[in-house]
Amino acid sequence: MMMNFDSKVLNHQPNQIPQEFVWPDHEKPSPNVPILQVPIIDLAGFLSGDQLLVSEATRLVSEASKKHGFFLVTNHGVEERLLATAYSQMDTFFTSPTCEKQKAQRKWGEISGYASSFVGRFKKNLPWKETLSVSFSPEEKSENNSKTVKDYIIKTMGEEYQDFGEVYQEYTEAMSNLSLKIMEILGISLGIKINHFKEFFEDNESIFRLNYYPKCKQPDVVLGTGPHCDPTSLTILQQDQVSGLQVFVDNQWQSIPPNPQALVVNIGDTFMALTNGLYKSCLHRAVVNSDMTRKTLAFFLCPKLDKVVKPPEELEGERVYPDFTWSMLLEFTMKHYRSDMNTLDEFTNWLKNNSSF
Ligand SMILES: *[C@@H]1O[C@H](CO)[C@@H](O)[C@H](O)[C@H]1NC(C)=O
Ligand SMILES: *[C@@H]1O[C@H](CO)[C@@H](O)[C@H](O)[C@H]1NC(C)=O
Ligand SMILES: *[C@@H]1O[C@H](CO)[C@@H](O)[C@H](O)[C@H]1NC(C)=O
Ligand SMILES: *[C@@H]1O[C@H](CO)[C@@H](O)[C@H](O)[C@H]1NC(C)=O
Ligand SMILES: O=C(O)CCC(=O)C(=O)O
Repeated sequence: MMMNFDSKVLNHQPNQIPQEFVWPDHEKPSPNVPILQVPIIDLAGFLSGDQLLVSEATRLVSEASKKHGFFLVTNHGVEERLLATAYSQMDTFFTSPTCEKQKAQRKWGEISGYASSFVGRFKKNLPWKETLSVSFSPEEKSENNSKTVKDYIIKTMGEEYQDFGEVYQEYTEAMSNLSLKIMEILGISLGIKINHFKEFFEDNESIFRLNYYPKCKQPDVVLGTGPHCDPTSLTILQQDQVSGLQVFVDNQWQSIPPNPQALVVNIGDTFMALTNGLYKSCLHRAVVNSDMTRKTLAFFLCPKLDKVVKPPEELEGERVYPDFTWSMLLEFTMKHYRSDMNTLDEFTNWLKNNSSF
């Protein structure tokens, strides 16, 4: 089967796009979806320590997290310059020839690398996109420092990618810093010990991903990113001016339109388990369009691989999910299960069936 995703070739074939990219009717994008109401959190206000602003921010975060887990942050402190450069640098990689991009080809079961159509893991309902993912560990652990984004890029793509690597190194560090501040709001909103999440995520091994959605001549039958919940803990998404992000709330798809001042934040499955199911990880997807390429940048905060995911005592009550490590859930979603709104429940069953863990 043809597995090289080259949208120029696919769009210029005389007929329809290949069947592998066509989604079943009930999953095809609907033309006019309502706009999802998501609160805008003024991070500077929260960090100012002003009691009114702090309680307003935590109230909004708590409300949104209990309902669907999506909110926006403004005054987030990430420099405009960095956001703009990280966005524009994406073309350096994605507009280069396929063989060049394949230098970073992601292999089955690996986190980092270039992928189109999920490296052939799935044979239908393929996403109309290309991605470059890099695992990120802020600690410079090994003597060769090979865990940084920059070194991964240079190692796979070559010295010409020095600047490119540096931009995304700085970007992931900025997002990692920001995730800590968002964790503070989440912690306060849950009424748990002030340092709990800071300690939990101290040696985080997060994931950074560039999503490149080429234009498509049949946008009404494809999806850029299929419906899924993030298995990770917290996602920070930089959207561009081309809309496309949709969230499934109140039994219908609703959009989160671009807002140039804001980053989109959402809760993932691991954080849902950490809150004993109180804060929701919600199904979302991305649609594409016929006249513009859409580009997004996503930072997925994850704990260290062997960290045991269990709620703090304040939230324990009756346990909804068993203890697990992030590495088990990661393996489950990479090798056994395509993430969707049932991931955590299916994972729980799988854990019970494989109790040798
Ligand atoms: C560092 O790189 C050298 C040479 O490539 C290699 O021999 C060594 O094992 C590496 N050390 C670590 C900790 O990865
Ligand atoms: C991240 O935070 C650290 C510690 O506060 C700071 O030294 C560093 O400059 C920050 N990095 C970015 C890219 O904002
Ligand atoms: C992730 O780890 C880095 C380095 O240890 C730290 O600076 C950052 O604050 C951590 N993030 C969170 C959310 O704890
Ligand atoms: C777990 O085992 C039961 C009974 O053998 C089976 O019906 C179910 O499909 C299994 N679930 C998973 C997630 O493997
Ligand atoms: O690009 C988007 O808007 C969503 C991307 C996404 O959900 C993902 O990368 O997991």
